[in-house]
Amino acid sequence: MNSKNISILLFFPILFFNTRCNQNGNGSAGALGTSYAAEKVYVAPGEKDKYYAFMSGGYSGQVSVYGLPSGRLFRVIPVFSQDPEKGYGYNEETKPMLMTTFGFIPWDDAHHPKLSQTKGIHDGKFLFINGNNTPRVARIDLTTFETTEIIQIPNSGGCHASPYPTENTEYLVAGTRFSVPIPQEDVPISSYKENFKGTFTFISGGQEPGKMDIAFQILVPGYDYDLAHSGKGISHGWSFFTSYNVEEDHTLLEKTASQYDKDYIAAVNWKKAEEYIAEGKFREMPAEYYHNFYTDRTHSATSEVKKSVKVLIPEDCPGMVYYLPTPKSPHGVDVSPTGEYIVGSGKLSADLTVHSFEKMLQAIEEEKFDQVIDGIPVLNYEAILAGVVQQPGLGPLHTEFDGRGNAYTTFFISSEVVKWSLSTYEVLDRQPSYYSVGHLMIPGGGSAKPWENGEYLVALNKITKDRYLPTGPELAHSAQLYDISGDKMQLLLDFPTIGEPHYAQAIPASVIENNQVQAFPLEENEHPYAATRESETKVERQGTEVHVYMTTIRSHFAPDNIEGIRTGDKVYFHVTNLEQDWDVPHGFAVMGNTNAELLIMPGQTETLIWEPKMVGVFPFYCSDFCSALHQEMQGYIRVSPSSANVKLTWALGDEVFEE
Ligand code: K7E
Ligand code: CUA
Repeated sequence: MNSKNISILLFFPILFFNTRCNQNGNGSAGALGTSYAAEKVYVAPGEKDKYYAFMSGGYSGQVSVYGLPSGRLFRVIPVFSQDPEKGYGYNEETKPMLMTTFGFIPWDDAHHPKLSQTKGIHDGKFLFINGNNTPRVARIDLTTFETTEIIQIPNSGGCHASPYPTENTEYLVAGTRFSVPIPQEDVPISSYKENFKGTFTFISGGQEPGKMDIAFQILVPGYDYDLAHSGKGISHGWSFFTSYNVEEDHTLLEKTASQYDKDYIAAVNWKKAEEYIAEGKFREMPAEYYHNFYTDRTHSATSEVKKSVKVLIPEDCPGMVYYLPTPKSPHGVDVSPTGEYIVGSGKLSADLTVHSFEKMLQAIEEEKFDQVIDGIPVLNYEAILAGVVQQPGLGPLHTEFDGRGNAYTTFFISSEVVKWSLSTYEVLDRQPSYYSVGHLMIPGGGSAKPWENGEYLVALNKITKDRYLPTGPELAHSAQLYDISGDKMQLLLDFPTIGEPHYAQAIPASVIENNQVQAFPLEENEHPYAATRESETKVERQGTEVHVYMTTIRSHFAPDNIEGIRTGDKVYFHVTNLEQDWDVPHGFAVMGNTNAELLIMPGQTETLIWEPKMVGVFPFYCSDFCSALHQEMQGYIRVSPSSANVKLTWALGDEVFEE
């Protein structure tokens, strides 16, 4: 086993090139008729897609929303990134969303979108996604498709194994990717083994907007924790985390972290952890972190800085964490729809390992422990093994399920999706992916209920060499849609994606399309600078700060002429969109503004700061083509020297107002 693994490791690059060469020129829909594929993905003009698909934007820090089966892009939702199209992260209302203890961070590396769950089934209320770089977890509200909450994870060196909610979204989880000194301190890197630790974080409040909080953290040995999955059905109450670098090395990990035959999947009994918290068996540890929350009441976000977390230590809390030995450097850990099978994808293993939850419980009961590491019993491998899929492919990463007893695993190196049986562990089918697939996604395929018993599968690929028109040094990222309703998978469609599409979720459109917010009622607008009718518009000077209470409606701003601004002023344009109809946003931009436009939804108020540096008269205008008179939707603002005493006035038509 060991020598085989090492040879796989050594031939990594060669295999990689071979598979890619073999596949070149074999890029059509394979044996399948093109007209069959076209029919399966064709959504006629005026028709709607059957599914929403939410794809991670990877290092764009965003989420993108597609329709399936068409592969059409509907929307890009900024999460950890600023977005000039929507003003997110540029307007004053959303800037607090990107605050962290490291300051304002307008970027992250977003990996795993996960839908909220009720009884293990995707309920279509919220989408969560993790920021891998500066550890954070975000909530997107699926009635507005806006990011409404971000919580920072302290005591973490990177948030990759996240957010993977529990069955009823009691918790979102976050395993630290890189172990670090906890609490942080100035120590030699060579003291890794003594000083570096990992944490598993359990975030509560997933079903309650504004209430996300760190319920508790568990301090664990200093491995790298890669991915997670929470139990469901019979394994409800448990969460699982893969680890690599059990060797606890800190340099040249491509070699050093692959020495041992097995790493671990950590199994966390979070119900037990709750008991220990209730009994007070935790340590309160100082740890600063931000909790940022955006509400549609004020159309504004606020940041709250939290100061401490409850930390549980496995040595003090028997029965809370176990290690399941798993070959070799497992990446994904995926739990079958019933909750019984825990699939560990050992990246460098020749076989795919499937653990049994029931056998795990039995091994715990019978104390079949090979050793105990920092209070964490390591269960006996044979005692917990459900089965092994032998030589299914090279470089397994992720698995999803169709609800018909089959599992589908991606293989990065051999660049394929492999279907296998959860009862016989036999390979049933394999299809090439073009190329180097990471995650795959079956709508509902990670939940207790794959929709329609597994109709489609989307492969999220890393490389698209020769699949699309080239676009300079970097080529399009790619998803591929397969029909999995029959015995054999059939490739239907290629479509490009944004950023690096790590993972995705899909849900029948019917679950969310009727819950959409169409406009925010003006009478409920509690923004402190809102003007909810034109008669409330005004301009106020407070020293060098000027607040413009402005409204917008087809097809004018009120006011649209402003005088008495001076260089050195800081002008706040608080713009309220008075429209109450669906899909009538207005934009706002003023010449020389050093941020982005505002894009204000019906009934919403947004604020843009403008600091005029030059004397003159400057136009402002609506940037969203909103009516036949959109081009007329403009105004002027006069800027005088800082020493001038031009009176502050504002006007609309013949009416001129002054302070
Ligand atoms: Cu495999 Cu970040 Cu889920 Cu990418 S991870 S592929
Ligand atoms: Cu309002 Cu264009």
